[in-house]
Formats: sequence, C-alpha cells, structure tokens
Amino acid sequence: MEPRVVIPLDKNWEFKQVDNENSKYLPVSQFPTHVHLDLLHHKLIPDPYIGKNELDVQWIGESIWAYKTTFTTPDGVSSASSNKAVLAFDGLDTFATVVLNGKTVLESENMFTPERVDVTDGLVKDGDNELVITFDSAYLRGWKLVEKYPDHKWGCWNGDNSRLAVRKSQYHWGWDWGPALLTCGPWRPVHLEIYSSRLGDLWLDIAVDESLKTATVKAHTSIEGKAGRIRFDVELDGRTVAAQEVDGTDATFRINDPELWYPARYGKQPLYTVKATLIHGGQNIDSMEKRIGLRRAQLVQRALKQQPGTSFFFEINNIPIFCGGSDWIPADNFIPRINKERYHDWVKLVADGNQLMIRVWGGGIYEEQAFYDACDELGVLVWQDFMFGCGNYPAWPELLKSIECEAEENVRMLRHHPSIVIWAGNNEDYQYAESVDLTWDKNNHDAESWLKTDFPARYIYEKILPDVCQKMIPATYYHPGSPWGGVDTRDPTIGDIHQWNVWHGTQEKYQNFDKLVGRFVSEFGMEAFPSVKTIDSFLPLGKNDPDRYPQSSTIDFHNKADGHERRIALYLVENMRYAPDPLEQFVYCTQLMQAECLASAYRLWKRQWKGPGREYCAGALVWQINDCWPVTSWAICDYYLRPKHAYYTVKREMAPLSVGMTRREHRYPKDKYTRVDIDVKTQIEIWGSNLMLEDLTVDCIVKAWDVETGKQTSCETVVKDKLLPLNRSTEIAAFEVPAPTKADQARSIVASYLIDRDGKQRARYVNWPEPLKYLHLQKPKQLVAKLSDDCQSVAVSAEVPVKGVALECENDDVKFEDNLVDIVPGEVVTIGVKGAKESTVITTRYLGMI
Ligand code: BMA
Repeated sequence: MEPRVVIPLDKNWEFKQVDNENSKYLPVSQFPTHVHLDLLHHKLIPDPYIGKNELDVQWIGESIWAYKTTFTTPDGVSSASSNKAVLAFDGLDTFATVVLNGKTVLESENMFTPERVDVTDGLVKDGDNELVITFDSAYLRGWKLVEKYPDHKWGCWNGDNSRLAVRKSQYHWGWDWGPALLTCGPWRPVHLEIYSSRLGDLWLDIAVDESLKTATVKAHTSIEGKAGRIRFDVELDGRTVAAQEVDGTDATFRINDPELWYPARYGKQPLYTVKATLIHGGQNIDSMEKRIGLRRAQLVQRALKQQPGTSFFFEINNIPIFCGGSDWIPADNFIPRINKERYHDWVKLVADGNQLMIRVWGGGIYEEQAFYDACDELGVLVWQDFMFGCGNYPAWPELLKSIECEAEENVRMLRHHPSIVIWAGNNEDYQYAESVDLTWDKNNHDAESWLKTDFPARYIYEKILPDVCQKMIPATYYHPGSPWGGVDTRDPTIGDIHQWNVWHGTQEKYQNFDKLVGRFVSEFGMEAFPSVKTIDSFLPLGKNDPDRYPQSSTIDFHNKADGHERRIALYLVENMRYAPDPLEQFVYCTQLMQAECLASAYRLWKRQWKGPGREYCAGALVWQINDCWPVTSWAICDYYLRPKHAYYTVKREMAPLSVGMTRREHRYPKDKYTRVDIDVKTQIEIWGSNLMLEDLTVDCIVKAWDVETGKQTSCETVVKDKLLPLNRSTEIAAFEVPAPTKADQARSIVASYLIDRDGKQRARYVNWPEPLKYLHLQKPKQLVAKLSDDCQSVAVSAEVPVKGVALECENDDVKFEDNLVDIVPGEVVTIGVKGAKESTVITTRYLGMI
C-alpha cells in the first residue's frame, strides 16, 4: 500500500461568465478565489469598495459563472492499482455543478460544507483532465426557493428573504454595516487525493480533572479503506510527551501535571500537537495533526446572592473570567484575499486591546483555521455561533439534511481549538421570532411538532444542532441562540442579552448603561466614523472629493444602518458641542462619543462583577470589533485595522486593574409638593475593578479642578489601605463632588488614582460633569505632546483640564499604545508609542479645539 498523495489543484484556473456569449475564459487572480476578485484583477469592474461602485456590480450576483482548470492524472491511479482518486473541495460558494471531463460529478448547495467526490473512474488515462465548476446565481436560486415554499412565513432583518433559503454567508446579501455583494466561486482550496487508505479524522476528547493535576486525552481516528495500525504522538514544544501504537483507532493518554492553556494574562497558551499516523505493513500511509490546548472550560449558571436569575460566566481552569471582548464579523466581503497574517493581526489587535473573548457572529462564516489558530496562540476565548441570523429560517427536509451535515463538518473542523468555549445556535433568530410573534411554546418539548409551526427553525436550534454537539463535542456548552435565556430573550437575569436600547430600541442615554445590565451582554454598540484616512480611501477623489463632508451622499452610502444620520446626531447633540466641519474634527467627535459610550458600558457592567456568588454581570462583548469594507459602523477598528478611539477606552477599562467613577444626583425634597425646598446632592461613587488573581491593597487619592480656571480645588486621600480582593470589583467610596461650593460642582473635574503600597500609581480615571456640552471648555495654551528621546513614548500635559486628547500621526506605522486621554493640570500622562522616529510629527486634537 502506498502513502496517500495530496495534490493541490491551484494552478491553471480560468473563469468566465456563462450567460454572456462574449465572455471568454480569463486567468484567475488567485486561488482559491471569488469572482469579484477576478473581475477586479482584469479591471472588468470598478472596486466595489470605492464610492458607490457597489451599485454598478450588482449584475455579478445575478449571473452564472464558470471556473475551469486542467490537470494531469498522476501515476498510481490505474485499474491495476487499488488506489482511488478523490477530488476534495474545501468550499464551493454556493450552487455549484462540478463537471470532470464532460461528466457531472457533484452538485452542491452549501457554501459551508466541504465535499469529497470519488473520481477514480472519471480521470483520463493519459493527458489532461478538464475540471469545470459552474456557479449559478445564489440570489436568484434563493428567490425560486422562496416561491417554491409559499407556506413558510418568510421574514428577516437585513438583506432579503432569499438569503434564508440559501446556505451561503448571510452578510453577502448586505447588512447594516456591509455592502450587498453576492459573490461566488471556489472560495476554499481544491485537492486531488490518491490513496487506498486514509485517515478520515483525528479528534480528541480532553478532560482536565478538577484538581488540574491530570489531563486525560482520548484520541480517536476514523479510517477510510483498510485499517492498519495507528501511532499516536503527543508533543509539546517539539518534545514527545507521550506516544502509543495501537491496533484499533483510539488511544488514551493520561498527562500528569499538564501544562494548561489559559486565556491571555491568566497564564500561558501551551499548545500540544497530537499526531496520528496510519501504518500499513510497516509503512506510514497517512498522517494527521491537531494542535490542542489542555484546559477545563465551564459555563457556570447558578443562583446568585441577593439577585434573581442565574449567573452566566465562563470558568477556565477553575478561574472565573470576566469576558470583556467583542463581536466579530467576516474581515472582508471576499474572504479568499484575507491571508493568515491578516487574521493574526486582527486577533493580535483584539488581544492587545485587553480583550479576552471574541464572538464569531452567525451571519458570517465558520472562520478560517488561521483565525482560531491565532485565538489559540494569543489566548482569546471564542464564542462560536452557527451560521444563522436575524430571520425566520425555513426547514424543508433536504435543507435540514444539508444543515445537519454543515454542522457536523464544521464542528469536526473546529473542535480541537482550545479557544472555543461555547457554540450558539444562531444570532437573534429567537428575537426575530418574538418580534413577529412566531409560535414558540417553551413548554412544548415535542421537537417534531415544531416543524409544523410557523417557527420551524426551532427544530434546527433545539434539536439538530444540540444533537450534533452532544455527539461530537459533549464537553462544550451549547446555547440555543444568542441571545437566549429567561422568560424571553430580553430577560437580563438569565443567559445572555443583546443590549440595543442604546442606539436602536428606546435610544437610552449611554450614561444609563448601569440600568441596562444583563448577566452577560453579548452585544451592544455605538457607531463612529472611521479614520479620515479610511474615508479618503473610499472617496473616488480622495482629499479632493467634493463629497468630502459628513452628510454627503457618498459618505452616507458608506453607512448601511437604518436611521444612522439621526442616531449619530442624537448621541452627539445630547453630549457634545460639535460641528460637521471640518471633517477631521467631526470624525473625532463621533469617535469620542463612541469611546465615552462604550467605555461607560464596560465600566458600569464590570462593576457588577462582584466576586463569588455575585457575578451579576460576567461579560460585555461590543458590537463589533471589525469591518468588512471601509464604512461608518459600530466597529471599534476599521477595515484597515485602524483603531477608532473607543478601542483605547475599552482597552483601559479591561486593564487588569482599573478605577471606576460615576456621578449621581440625589434629590431630597422637603415634602412632596415643593419645587423649591429640595436638597440636591451630587455624589461621586468610586470603585476598583481588580481582574488580577491576587488581592491588592491601595490608597485612593481624589483630586478636583475647576474646568474653566484650571485651578486645583481639592486633593485628598479618600481611603487608605483599601483591600481590593482578587477578580472582582469593590466599592471604594461615595461622597459629594468636591468643589468650593455646591454651585461649582457642575464645573468640577474629578480624578481618582489608586496607589499601591510601593507608592506606585496603578490606575487612574477622570470623571467629568455631563453632558460635556454644558462645560465651558478652555483651549489650552500649553498642550504638550512630547516624543521621548528614545522615541518610545509621548508625554502629554496641559495647564487646564482637556477632554479626550487624541494623538495623531500621518504615518500609519506609528502605533500608539493608548489614546484619547483626559488631561488634568499638574499631571503628565505618558503614552507608549511604536514605530516613531525623531522626525515623527505627532499632533493633537481635543474636544472644543474647533
Ligand atoms: C445586532 C447584530 C447584527 C447587526 C447589529 C447592529 O443585533 O446581530 O445583526 O448588525 O445588531 O444592528
């Protein structure tokens, strides 16, 4: 028996439009590929990300496209040998007909499911084989299916109903942050495999005992063809830690004192490699490797002290984790051009932002391995949705079969990643069901009967997917949807919630985020414009474009959210004094507003992480970390990985140690009638959030300044030797806003600092009277941002309080470690910088500058 041979079929590919006689085959731009990338490469379409070109390329999605290649039959496939030849397609997007040498060998309809076809008898003996894959219009096929099933109660948010009928990435239909670009093509690799036996899969059931002293790794393989012996090797850092050769397909390893995998900053991310080798007659026939991490991961849902409902927190290696992080959408509309490095850079940006969890949202894709590899390496936990979002999905029998297969294949491909700690059935489909009152009787447990209701997809989320997970990843928590739990999906006391009453919904003030808390907030967000550099990149004439102003038609086009103008304006007008011109200052104001908004959510929710039995809020995932094209959206980093200022304020809130403050007005009327005799007390509340795993004792110093004169009005150690127990928030103090008189309180800027026993300042926060627009902000005469001699840091100071000092630099290679800091007189704030040179010009911008 000969070893399995894997031949990548990534050469000689050509493409053409089938329903256009004039179209001739042209070489592809890359492989794997998407049709828009190939058309772009040949300059047959304008860049859909520039201006309004998206509109001019819509025809592509309603056309039929063919991809063709030729390849020679390798040696070893002949009637004399027992070898077979298999074509393996890792991903075909979406309605694909595969024809080999004139014969149809495969028809597939699910972009997410890899396919394998035995073509042993279909290859030519000598010479070239011709492989043609034709992609029908997913959009039009979707509508045909909608019409074929008129009894289903079709409906969705974002895109249109045709998407619900098609197992293709749902954001391709357009979303409230993304363009409608219905692409197609062989989006993942294609291989030809020659073998008589092969390893079909290698998977591991890992159990770390409660004491964390031993890990049991059960290794399983499946074999196609004649089974031989299997050798398993377990390695860590290139050194073998265990090995076994077995007659069967499985082996069990007990690893004593395992090197455990932790989320970033709670420990290291050691990754063991498990290799299975299929041996026949002393010869290695095939092998497969998985990189795994040993960790104990649990989702703890138990009663809480003094509050209703149950907790919802992740515990890794017995450590409860406050999951500050964000939601992830696909990094591009054309995924084949996102390489490993780009995935790594994105996840690195997340980890560098002190974020501990990322949620792969259900309207995108089961991500590329490179994404999860980076999460494994950098210690970022993953919440993984199945790919359904914002709609009432149909459930005819063939579709359910396709979905089951999709679920099995994707769980199989992803189950070894230690970073993935939860799978969820869908994004907001229960919320959609609630909004249009679909039948969803929680007390009806007869799964088959759900298929007869107007909400048949319940069968997918509560039967098919949990069954697949139970069978394939019994140790990983399955959640029917995000959000899910409690009396309904809005119940803040059980499960997760999506908190959209800031921006969408009732459009609450973000200062009230404390009242909008839930046990785990897996979505919430606020929009801001992307960097001016990004805007200039999508304006057809760049800096000279006549549409280079905030309300222009082109800039509006690059915002897909309903009512975005009104909502951005609402939150700006409620909070700051701003003007639409110049663009730079306007963009800054939107980013400042977003930064203030999101940081206040993290700050106020993290305050509810109060230690054992009091994990009232255990997670905050901001919608969203990234963009798939240059756009104004809720993203905190734009398409080009340029952080908006919120990235930094969130990073500060998720630091291992932070100090939180809020200002609250208490009114004590003398009796119930008076409008005059009211004692008003404006209090400052201060707490410390110690997310580290050791107790810390600190002094808390509070200082105050008058916003107009810049004069310091108070400096006091309000609490001495305060114990901040590990891994929770602790209240430190509450007192009236320090100011010479009550009337001065509304102009008093108050800062608090946590100082450890060595006298080192460990945390800092500046609290401003709100709304900021009522303040008479002064323009500083001496705002200094000085690059250090070694070009590693910038020292920022001013003689009056300055809100939101942003450091800016033309050169994108200059990266600041922090930004948008509040400056108070007498203090120098040092910000780390990378990539700066002596000649680097750093400028500043702040609220009220213009
Ligand atoms: C959430 C998401 C997305 C959407 C976002 C902003 O509910 O799940 O569907 O893009 O809101 O509206």
